[in-house]
Amino acid sequence: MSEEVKNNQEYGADQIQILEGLEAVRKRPGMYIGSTSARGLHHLVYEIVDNAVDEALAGYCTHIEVIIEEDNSITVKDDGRGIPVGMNHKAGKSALEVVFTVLHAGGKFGGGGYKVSGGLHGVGASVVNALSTWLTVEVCREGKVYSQSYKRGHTDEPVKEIGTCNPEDHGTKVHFLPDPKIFEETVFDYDTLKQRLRETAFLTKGLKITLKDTREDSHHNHVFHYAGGIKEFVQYLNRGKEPLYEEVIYCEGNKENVYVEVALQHNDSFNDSTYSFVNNIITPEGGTHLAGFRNALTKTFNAYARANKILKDSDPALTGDDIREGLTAIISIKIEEPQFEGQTKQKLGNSEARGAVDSVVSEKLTYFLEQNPEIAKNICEKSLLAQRAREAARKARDLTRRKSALEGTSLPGKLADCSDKDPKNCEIFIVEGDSAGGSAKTARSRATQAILPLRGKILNVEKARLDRIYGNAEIKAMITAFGTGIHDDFDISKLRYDKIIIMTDADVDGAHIATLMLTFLYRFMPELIKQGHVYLATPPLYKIEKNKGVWYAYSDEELNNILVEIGRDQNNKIQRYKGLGEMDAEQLWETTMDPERRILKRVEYDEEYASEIDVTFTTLMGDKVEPRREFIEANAKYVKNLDI
Ligand code: 1YM
Repeated sequence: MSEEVKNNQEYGADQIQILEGLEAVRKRPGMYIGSTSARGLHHLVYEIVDNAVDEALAGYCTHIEVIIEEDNSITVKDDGRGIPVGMNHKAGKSALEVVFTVLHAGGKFGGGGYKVSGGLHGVGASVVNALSTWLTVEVCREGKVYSQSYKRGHTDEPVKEIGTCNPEDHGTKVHFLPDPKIFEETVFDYDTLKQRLRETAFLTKGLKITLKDTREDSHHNHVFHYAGGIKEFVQYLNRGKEPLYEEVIYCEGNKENVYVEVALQHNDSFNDSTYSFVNNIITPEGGTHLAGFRNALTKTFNAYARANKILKDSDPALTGDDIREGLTAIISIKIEEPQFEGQTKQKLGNSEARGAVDSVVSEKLTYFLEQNPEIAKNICEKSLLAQRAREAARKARDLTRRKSALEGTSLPGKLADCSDKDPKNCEIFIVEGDSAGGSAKTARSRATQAILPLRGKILNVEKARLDRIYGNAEIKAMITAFGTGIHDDFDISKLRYDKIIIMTDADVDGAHIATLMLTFLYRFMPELIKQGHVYLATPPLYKIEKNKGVWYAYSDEELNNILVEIGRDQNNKIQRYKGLGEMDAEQLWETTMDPERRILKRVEYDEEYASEIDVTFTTLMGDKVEPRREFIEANAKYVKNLDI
């Protein structure tokens, strides 16, 4: 029985309170900000920033500053008009107070323009206020500075004039501390804010966003300011790749009250990295705007290729997949009343968006191709190569399918499968190397644990074309073992194991192999990661023996703790594990495989940060050395235990 129903029975029907105003937000925070985990915590910042971004889109704000203060409170400052402080007669209080204390007030009563506020769609400042221990807002307007403070959403003092400012200055400053009674996590992560704010800056051409961390031991700061907007976003996404041509193709236009912006550039990879946004909010499941874009792209390139005899009359048309091979694209539209559909409300439903994007892209792209025949030819030829490779891959796949039809559902020879046939109970360990694979086969619990040893490094799918990928023995083994198929054939209901556990050595090579496997899963079976089926095993780094006791440590910190606990004696025997191969079957079971004792790390995929995850994979696995070196240097602090 739910908590709420229980309470109602206890108090009786008469006592049922109608949840009012901000109390409702504190009672059900998840309904307003999604969750009270780290994700929800960071959403508070985006809600406030989004109000400032709206002010930028209205043309009044050029700079937004975000500061993580020493006590993990947040300051957001803009140079917009300043929230109006005058009396709102309908509410009987200052407009400023209404914005922060009345649910759904938002910027709606300004009227005009787009109400963009991202996050959970514009519930805004009052929600942040309700979920903060305290919040203070300062407004600078017409030479005066006004301020008001609140505690847990309740007004602490009336709006008051606290000083003067230069009459030319104007803006709004919000300072708040998230309430630890609400949030499970109250420490802000710099990189999480950095990624989102960078994306916001790309999507809002010309807007400068600065981020500063003033906490002890973490003095970072970044400035994001892109005159080229989404054109620069595409360049950023292609940073680790080799672009096919220099210029980013850009289409912009206004149709049926939809403002459309599209930027695209092909690179020499084989993936489609297209991201779509509506009012600055990412739409991970696409929708009508994405459909309009795809239609325009396929139509325009086929028409060009036919007209210019790159495709002969007898040749089959290029498919959308052919044209989108190696494409990086951003579709960003602004629309007055977005409707979101689908289970997770992440898919745009407005039908006018389809036509608007289709028409703007068709028109602008046709013109661009006519003006740039070199680039046009280049893209058409890459698409033709993709068409041929896809044909070869289809043949290879059909061959494998036919073979498996003849030989029955032939599981890979190296797979030691489990006996339980209910996937919910089953897990598969993908193990680096035949020798560790051998120990794992001895160690495992046969009923529920399957072992698939892979020999050496698997193919880097970031650098290989489909036909080669389908032909690779290690990859084929994984695909057949999982049972789901890949790409268009992918069917998660056929997954044979609930957990896919990558088990590699705890050293640099092991980390590299794990990354190669994750790259494959991310590019070919992303749903497995999104739905939480992919895990990393954590083998111990040390074995400590004293008298008859044995301890395992999974980090240097843990080793120290154990040594403090048992005493640092001469006779302590400390063994540093170099790899899985050094453990016998029993040790491997005890430390890494036994569901009762092991540590598993689930691989997370937050769609909100999809474009950044994409960049990380290309940076780590792509051709270019320089971006990779920069990335590793920038992230070196996270890899303390590198064993080089
Ligand atoms: C650091 C957060 O909230 N800036 C901000 C908010 C508003 C305005 C300017 C604003 C809007 C309008 C007119 C309008 C808001 N005003 C309202 C409301 N930064 C931040 N900057 N004048 C100023 O929309 O017409 C809500 S948000 F409702 F009071 F107009």
